[in-house]
Amino acid sequence: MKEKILTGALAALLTFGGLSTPVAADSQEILVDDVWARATIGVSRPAAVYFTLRNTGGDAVKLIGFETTIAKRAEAHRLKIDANGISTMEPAGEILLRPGNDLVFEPGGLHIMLMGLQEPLVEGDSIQLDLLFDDGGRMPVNVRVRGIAARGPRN
Ligand SMILES: [Cu+2]
Repeated sequence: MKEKILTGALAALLTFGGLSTPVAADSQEILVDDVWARATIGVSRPAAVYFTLRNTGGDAVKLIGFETTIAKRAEAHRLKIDANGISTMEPAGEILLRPGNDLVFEPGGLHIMLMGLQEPLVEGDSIQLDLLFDDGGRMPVNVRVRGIAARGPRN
């Protein structure tokens, strides 16, 4: 499933101003694809959301935050594996999306961690995660919950 969502001033123009040819230099076109999360057993452990973002605009845009109603907090994390094979997670901070580039959130790398789950993630259900951008854009993303053994969006 592909969703095409406009962020920031361009989205505002389309929403409030109607049609005509919107010209907004600071707007970005972001595509999101391969969105998924793994089902959880209960709510005691955090969940993670994965997806691929593509910046089809001509300028860089920054992801600055995440919101969802299913968890108390949603944060971008980066998983790192040190020389001893020990993996640790650290907050990824603001995430730059370069023009023309893809950014992949996947197990073992970047992910959105959902902490303080309000209810378990159930296979087959969908949850909503909002991506917040530095130009004021908000992108609601529909996250499909896959099985507990899923390793990717399709396997
Ligand atoms: Cu994490």
